[in-house]
Amino acid sequence: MPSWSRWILAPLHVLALASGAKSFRDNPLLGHPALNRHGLHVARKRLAHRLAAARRRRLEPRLSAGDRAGFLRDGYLVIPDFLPATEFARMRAEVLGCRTAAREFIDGYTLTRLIPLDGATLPGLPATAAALAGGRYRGLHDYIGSFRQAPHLFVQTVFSGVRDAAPDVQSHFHTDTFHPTVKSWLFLTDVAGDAAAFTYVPGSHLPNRRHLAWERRVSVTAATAGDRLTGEGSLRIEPAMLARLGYPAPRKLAVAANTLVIADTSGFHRRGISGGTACRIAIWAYARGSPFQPWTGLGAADSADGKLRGGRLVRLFWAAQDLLGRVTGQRNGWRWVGVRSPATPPEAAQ
Ligand SMILES: O=C(O)CCC(=O)C(=O)O
Ligand SMILES: [Fe+2]
Repeated sequence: MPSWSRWILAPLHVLALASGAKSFRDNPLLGHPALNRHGLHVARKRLAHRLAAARRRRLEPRLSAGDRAGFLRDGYLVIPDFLPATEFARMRAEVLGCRTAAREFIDGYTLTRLIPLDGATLPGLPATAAALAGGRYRGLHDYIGSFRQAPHLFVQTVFSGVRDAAPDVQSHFHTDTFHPTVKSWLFLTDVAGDAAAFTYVPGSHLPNRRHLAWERRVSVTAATAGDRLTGEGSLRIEPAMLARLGYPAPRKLAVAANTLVIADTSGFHRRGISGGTACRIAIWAYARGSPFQPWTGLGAADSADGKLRGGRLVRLFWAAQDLLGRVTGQRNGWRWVGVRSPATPPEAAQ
């Protein structure tokens, strides 16, 4: 960024301190070595966690005491047989049978395919829409995400081993961002232990003292870090360092179809390393609120129980990203690839 634009944008950079902005590179305040040495990054993280804990306390009635205790202990939940068997079978048949425009991204040995479940696709998938509007599903997302809001929904297919390359960027341990946030996978296929199973470091959603000290050290140099994603605020960490922070061993979550895996992805996690070729299909959901907002929702129509996001916001966002990529010549790798089903095998890897 040229230095004059930093000054013109200075008021925005200041305002961004009170938002979910996380990139050490793009915001000279967030990435400022001296400010971070004095604790700017860690202060944002601690305050965001305190506020999320208070919002979660207000959302406690949204889930069972057992689910709450399990989540608070580990930072994630694994819930087998999530849907009644007949509902799951109907949803699975509907989703696997759907043929529609898909977006794909090849990175390392992985091809990821996304089909948004939104105003364009959900009307043709009634059993899926009904299942995902269910109270338990929504309640878990509200509580873990700490906001009353409908998550963004997708069919996500992860093909591992599509080409001879290193694991993808998601396969390094990382935090998604500095503040509590939710992602989930309701698996439509079994995920074997030697495949790319979601892997979580239990308890890392509540940063301990050593973890905060580590984040403080990383934040001082993150703006110029060799690792791009650390620079963008999604901190990468080596497995040996995880052990030094005092956390237990990571858990690779091999699961059967119809298992819901839901996690606070501000804790350390990764996509597990796959031993060979594998295919994992899930309903993928995420929701992210404004971390320094004290209240749990704005009462928007989409946030009401039983309501799904009916719009096409994600498509609009992607269109803007694609346009920006064309203008700047810096594409992020994601592209519309035409009509696919979730299980359509990847084309011969490029
Ligand atoms: O796909 C996975 O197992 C995890 C990927 C990940 O790190 C994420 O979606 O934040
Ligand atoms: Fe992640």
